[in-house]
Amino acid sequence: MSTSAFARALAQRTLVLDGGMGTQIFARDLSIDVDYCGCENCTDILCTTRPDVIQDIHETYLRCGADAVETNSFGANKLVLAEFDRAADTYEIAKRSAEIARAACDIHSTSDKPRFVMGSMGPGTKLITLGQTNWDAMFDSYREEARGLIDGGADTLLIETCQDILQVKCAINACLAALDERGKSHEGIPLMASLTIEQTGTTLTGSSIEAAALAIARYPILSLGLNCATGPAEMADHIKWLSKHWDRHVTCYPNAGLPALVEGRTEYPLQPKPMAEIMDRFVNEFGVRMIGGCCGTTPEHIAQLALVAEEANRYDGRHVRTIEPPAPATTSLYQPVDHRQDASILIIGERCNASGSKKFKQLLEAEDWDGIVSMAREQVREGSHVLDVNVDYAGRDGARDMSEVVSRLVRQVDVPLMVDSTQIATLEAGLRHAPGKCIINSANFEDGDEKFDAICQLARKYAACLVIGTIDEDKEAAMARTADRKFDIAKRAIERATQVHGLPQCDLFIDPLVLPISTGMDSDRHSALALIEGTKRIAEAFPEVQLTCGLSNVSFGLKPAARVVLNSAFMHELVAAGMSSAIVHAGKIIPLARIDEQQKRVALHLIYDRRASTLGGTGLPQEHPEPVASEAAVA
Ligand code: THG
Repeated sequence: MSTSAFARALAQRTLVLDGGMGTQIFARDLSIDVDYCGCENCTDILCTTRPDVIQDIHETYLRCGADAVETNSFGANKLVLAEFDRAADTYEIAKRSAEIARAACDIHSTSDKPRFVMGSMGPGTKLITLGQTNWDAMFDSYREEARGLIDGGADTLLIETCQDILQVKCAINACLAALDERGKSHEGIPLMASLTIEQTGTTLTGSSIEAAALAIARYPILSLGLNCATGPAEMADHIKWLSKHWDRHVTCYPNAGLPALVEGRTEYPLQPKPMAEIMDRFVNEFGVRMIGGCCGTTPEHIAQLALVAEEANRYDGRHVRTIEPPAPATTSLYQPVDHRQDASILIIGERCNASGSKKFKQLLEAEDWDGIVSMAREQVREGSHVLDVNVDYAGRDGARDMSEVVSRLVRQVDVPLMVDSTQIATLEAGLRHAPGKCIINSANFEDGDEKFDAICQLARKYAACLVIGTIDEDKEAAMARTADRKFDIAKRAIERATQVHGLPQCDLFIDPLVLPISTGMDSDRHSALALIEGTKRIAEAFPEVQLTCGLSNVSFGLKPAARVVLNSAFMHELVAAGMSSAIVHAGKIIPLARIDEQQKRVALHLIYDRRASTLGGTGLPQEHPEPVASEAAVA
């Protein structure tokens, strides 16, 4: 394990990053035909045509006291350079950008003040969440940029001005892939992420700082911070939130205030001294560890920030943060939803399921995507905190359907998604379109460790949570029918997911599996009780893991009105046993207090398999006076 000198420096003191590159470039008299090769505004090209200019700008900032400079590679990725017909030069430009910054840093480094090269990776001009590009194209684009930056000698890879959580996830994966190709790791060349929060208080794609931080928290990044869009004052609340809740370093390099249009030109009003005053608060009150400037900031701004850092470092006056990690949660594109709900459970809407809803299946067949969005919204209105999405349906292209559905739901419905499929390709198609932190449904040991491992790896790649069903290779027993087997398989799964794959317990949802008690078969009558017992044991032994189940399964085949009663009563019993979430039809769960006493008693008899009672006559509500718990009632 090689450790990074930059990471060590950041752990010891507050560092100063450089200021705006664009402002400095535009202040020089450069020829569009010669210096820009005709590619107006493509400043990245200057790395190959005018390395002298770029190095001079780096050196200016270093002379002002910057500890680190950003490579001139903000747009040096394939997607952006393709707009100038220069995609093929991506590697070369990125590599040159790092070499130039390296040369500048080498000149100004001393043993007391080493200087660092931050490999700048901007967001580009196309975002996945907005449907302007896709995961593969963006991954390929960033990987090429990262290869160049690594080979050119960058000390870190700084994924910056992030506007879309999916962009961050994709860029991190691309950087990790490029590091891996070069036989390096994020320990030697750390990854850093910096988000851009607009004046509206969210990213361009609508994510709150809480949602964005949660969605990327599981990745191995050294720091998270904010840059661009606004001046420091407008960032204060978000920086404060990061300071309190982000468990690694926080960085901040704002614009020189909110831009104003003056006589057709964009001007940044915030002067060096007032900017430094706010940044001083960020360092000393919020413990921000790297400060610098973005658009509109100049060498004078950086000189002022260098004084702030010097002062803080001299008196070791840096704020020691007391971090309260956010509660375990998933997120939509917009907002987090806690895994543990006070006085309730996490309700996962079951209806967007091709085999669980006739209506959904019909909408899918008709490719009525708007109809599917309406159905999803209806479930949120009914109280769903998360939506299960399952498009598995014989004869259709699951990966395509999942892409179509998820890419719409993430923008039009504000709840996290549970992507549900037996096919890995279908699960991945959903994850590639979901910016928020998702839940994968599900892994199990039915086909042994190999498939289980593949799904755990998917959870790592997309920083998702994972449902694990208590099924193993034993074909005889198939699903665990006894509390003992449910517990044993859950234990095996939790150990493997955490120890082999590094997934945290709070991101695992153990599903002890609900089997119908309504088949009329003797062997099934005990299954609700086995689930309750199994749930209790798993919840006691692993208090941090989440529990979930497909609750409606319990009453398959019964009449609809009977199902409402049985499901509602069962939900109540499961919550008491420690179940923390359930996949249900939220609109069809009613409070216990609203269930008739006699019906409740019958439901509980069924659940606890108290056979001596009057089950033949049922007592559960039904349209037709047939015995509910008989094979005749099974659909
Ligand atoms: N565990 C996990 N995931 C799961 C399940 C589980 N996903 C699928 C399923 N089981 C949970 N979802 C449903 C969805 C619908 C129904 C039951 C479970 C259901 N639907 C009605 C029926 O089939 O009678 C149809 C209603 C309609 O057509 O509108 O009961 O156990 N991890």
